[in-house]
Amino acid sequence: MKIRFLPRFALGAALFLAASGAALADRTPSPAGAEAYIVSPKDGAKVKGPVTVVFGLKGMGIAPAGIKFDNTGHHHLLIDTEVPANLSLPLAADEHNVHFGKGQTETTLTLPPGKHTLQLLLADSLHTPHEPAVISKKITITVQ
Ligand SMILES: [Cu+2]
Repeated sequence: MKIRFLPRFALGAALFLAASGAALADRTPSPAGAEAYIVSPKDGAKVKGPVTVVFGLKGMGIAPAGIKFDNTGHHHLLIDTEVPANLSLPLAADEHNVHFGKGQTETTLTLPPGKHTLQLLLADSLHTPHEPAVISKKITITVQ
């Protein structure tokens, strides 16, 4: 493509349209009744570290990140943080928002002693939550 012959403003406009189009794209639908839940530990549990967290999912399947397939997604574990206000954006990836893009269904965490919250959020092949979002109950555990 000989884009070097395009006026600079035209290329800028095309990039802007591509970016805004992506932002306006519909979120991936989740089926009715889909549910994410934390199998263990139980809400209110007092545990010794390291903590193994087992993820549960009903009504949908797991697919690795980057694999687009109906009614699937991959888990994200929100640690000591809230569900993002804007669910139309890909989820952050940091120590509070951990992606399981290989399709993992459990993890082991080393958390400092004290209270911690854990919550699962499923997201699509591009790490954006489904519509409606598939979010587990938030649990609180105490690491001794
Ligand atoms: Cu992800």
